[in-house]
Order: sequence, then C-alpha cells, then structure tokens
Amino acid sequence: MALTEINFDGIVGPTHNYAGLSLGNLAATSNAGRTSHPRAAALQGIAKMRANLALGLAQGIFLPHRRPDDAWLDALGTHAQDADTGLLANALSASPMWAANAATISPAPDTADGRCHLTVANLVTMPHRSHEWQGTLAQLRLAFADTGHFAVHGPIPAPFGDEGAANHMRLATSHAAPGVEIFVYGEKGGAFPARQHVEASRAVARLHGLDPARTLFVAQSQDAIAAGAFHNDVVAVANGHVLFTHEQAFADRHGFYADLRRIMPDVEIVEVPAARISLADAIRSYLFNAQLVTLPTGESALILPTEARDTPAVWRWLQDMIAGNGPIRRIELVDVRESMSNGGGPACLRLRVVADPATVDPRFLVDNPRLDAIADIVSRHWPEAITPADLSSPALWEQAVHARAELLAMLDLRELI
Ligand code: SUG
Repeated sequence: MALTEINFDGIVGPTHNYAGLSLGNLAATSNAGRTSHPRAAALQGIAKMRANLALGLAQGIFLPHRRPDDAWLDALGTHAQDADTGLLANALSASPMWAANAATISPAPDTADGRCHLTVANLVTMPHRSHEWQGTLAQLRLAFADTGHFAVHGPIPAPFGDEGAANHMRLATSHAAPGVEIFVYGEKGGAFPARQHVEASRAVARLHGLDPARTLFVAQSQDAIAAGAFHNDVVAVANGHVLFTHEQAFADRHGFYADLRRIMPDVEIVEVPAARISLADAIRSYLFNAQLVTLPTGESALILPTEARDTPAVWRWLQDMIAGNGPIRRIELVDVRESMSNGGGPACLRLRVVADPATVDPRFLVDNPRLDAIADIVSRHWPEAITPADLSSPALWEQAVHARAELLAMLDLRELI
C-alpha cells in the first residue's frame, strides 16, 4: 500500500486532572484546581477518532502511561505515599495524551536512508512532562519495530528542550513526495519559557538525515509565546502544500515565507491577519490547533475544536474562508473540552506519521470495533471525576493502575505494563 498519513491519538489516561502544571499554557494555569472528568475526556478523544475514521482517515493510538509514575518518584528518593503534593501532581499527570509532543517524525521520502525516522521528545522544560519519554519510547519501539521501514531514536540530551512534532511542520506536494521540514524554535527570554531549543531541532534534523536544502529553522515570535503559544502548533499548522498560520506566529515571517517559496514554489500560505483575529482569540479558540488533513477526495479539511465556533471573530473568519476560493474547503468540529481546558486541542492529541499502515504493529491501529472495545473499558474503569484532593488518595492511584492494566490486556499490549 502507498504511504499515507496515520494520526496516532493519545488515549486520555485515567488520572486526567487540572493541577495547573504548565507555566505559559494559559488554559492549564487558569483552570488549575477545577474538577476534571477523565471518563468523559477519554470518550471525547474516542469520538474524535471515530469522526476521523468517518472521514476516511487512517487512525492509530498511543496508550496512557503508568501513573503515578513510581519509577520516577523512586529515582527522586520518594514514593506516592510520602511525596509532597507538588511532586505527586507531577507524577500523576495524564499529559502523554498530547501525542503531538511524543516525537518528531521525518517520513521516508525526506531522509537519507529512505526510512521513516522518529525521535522521542525529551520534554525537559516541564517537570510533569520530563518523565514521559521512557513510556513513549517503549511504545514507539513496539509500534515501529520494523527496522526496514523505521528508525526510532532516543531523546536529545538535556538541557536542549525538545517538544516533538508540536514545533515541527512538513509541507509536501503529496505525502509520498520529498517534503520541506520546518523546525520552529523559541528564543530565550520573555515571560514564559521557550520550550523548543534550536540546538535540539538541529540535532533531530541531523539524526534523521534530512537534506539541508529542504530543511528550515524558524524562530517563533516572542509575541506569540507571551500570548500563550507555548508550542508553535497553537499558532500555525501545515499539511500538503498548505501552510495555515497567524500573522504573528513567527519572528521574521517575510524571511520565512520567502525561503519556503524558494524551496516549494507552489506552497499556499493562508495567513490570518491580526486585524481579523487577535493572538488572544486565536489561542482561546485554538483555531490553529486544528488537524489540517487531506481527505481521500484530495480536498483539505480543518478539524477544529468547538471553541472555534464559540469565538465570534474566529467563526466569522472561518465562514469567509469557506465562502472564498482558498485551499481549505471543509471544516469539521469536535468536542474535546476536557483536554482543551488543559491547553490541548485536536492537533495536540495526535501524532502524524506518514507510513504504510501494513508496516506498523496492528495493535496500535484502530477501527470502529476496536474503539468500541476501548470505550467499553474506559466506561467501566476510568474515574468519573477527580478533584485536587483526590490526587493524594491511594484509592485513585490503585484505580488508575488497574484501569490502564485492563486496557493494555484487552489490546494485547501487556508488555507495556
Ligand atoms: O504541555 N498541558 C500540555 C498541553 C500540550 C499541548 N500540546 C500541543 N500544543 N501540541 C502542555 O502544556 C497541562 C497539565 C497540567 O497543567 O496539569 C499540560 O501539560
């Protein structure tokens, strides 16, 4: 079968909660202390996957990690029972759901050895995310074990922060054609941490064997980071030959667009002016944290969170775009509110891998019957609600470990336990 884009969504884990751990992520910090609904959150994610299947797209999954992360607490010389509340919250985060931060992917047509390269993201900037890579790497090594087609790399060493695909874009005339890979990094300074360091981006490009003539390193604008764009995928998204971006996403947009047009003359840049949609509205609505996908018909579609409809300036702009002659012809809305309240939109929840599905371990691919079986486990075992006080409850920790074990057993993935 030909190369195709597979979206791997992180299944929302049973400890999903609002602990406000992500400085610079305005949704997460403003919802700190709220009651979360892990069961509803996971079912929303499953409904999004079903909607993608209905559009004719290939769909995969990544599994929740073990929480609390006893191995991490152990390495810190403590245990869930006696860890302070801050460390415990960091050990309980369900943040692996945001699969866009799992790894950076360079599809086979872009790499020197003709294999798809994947580098697990080290996520070193945020403590609650810094212990994800081990659990992610274990899954990447299983899902992409076929070394004839895939090369899986370990994390870039600290202190060079790497946030994975959330700060990486690929443009190509078709999924199977050589692409232009764009690494978007944050400059140091500003009110909030810049999580993607250029040193990490350059290392990933070297490890993947990318052609320097088709690889760009682009700085995020300080304004975007200061407005809460802790990842580039909150202000820009690319697919096929379309770049959809906010006017203020990049430090030097004219230089970037010129470089891009030189490498890819037929690129279509859909730029949203700040005069139509402010950075604040773009970030509130997650307009750019959409999944920009190519449908089997060849049409481009934008899969948006319902917050885009609820933000008047954004909805007006989208209506105008659809009525016009642009390359994005269709919009679809999905409800992922529980994840959105932690700053994770539709695009954060998925990792795109361009590959032949026949080369991927089938346990990581889903159709509707498999999603039914996952939804059944979620409905029976995921907590309905978690309050801040619940985080120190041994009963919650036990339920979380048991719920995940049930899911892994059903999916025949016990080796991840
Ligand atoms: O890293 N939220 C995540 C959201 C990640 C969104 N991903 C992309 N944009 N691709 C983050 O900030 C909140 C968890 C908390 O605060 O408890 C959190 O980690």
